[in-house]
Amino acid sequence: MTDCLFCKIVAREIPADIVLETERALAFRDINPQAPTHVLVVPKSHHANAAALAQADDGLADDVLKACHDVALQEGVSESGYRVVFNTGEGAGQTVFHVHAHVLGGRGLTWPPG
Ligand code: IU
Repeated sequence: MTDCLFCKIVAREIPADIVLETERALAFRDINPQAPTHVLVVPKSHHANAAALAQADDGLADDVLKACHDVALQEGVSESGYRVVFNTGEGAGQTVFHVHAHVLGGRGLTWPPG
């Protein structure tokens, strides 16, 4: 999508602190981190939200989830615990409509989230 921020990061048209790349996913640090580890994992192809990703029906959601867990391993938070969040829809706080998983860790995380 031409005016999608995360498509532009995938295309390297906008810089980002990329921490992991796979054939179909990209992971980069959130510019406004909410935890010591706060990485966004996106599919390279454009899907608006988690519901659209789930319906892609070609294993893409699996690839994104695997990339999340590879990020957690790489960041050293897999043992202490981490959270994977897909804000889905404006009512849940989604502001960028290219699906992204937030991988958060490196501090205690309370429940329920705000
Ligand atoms: P949300 O789930 O759609 O609210 O998450 C969007 C995230 O994208 C949010 O945490 C922002 O800090 C982050 N972000 C970014 O990393 N780089 C950007 O250029 C912009 C937003 I705009």
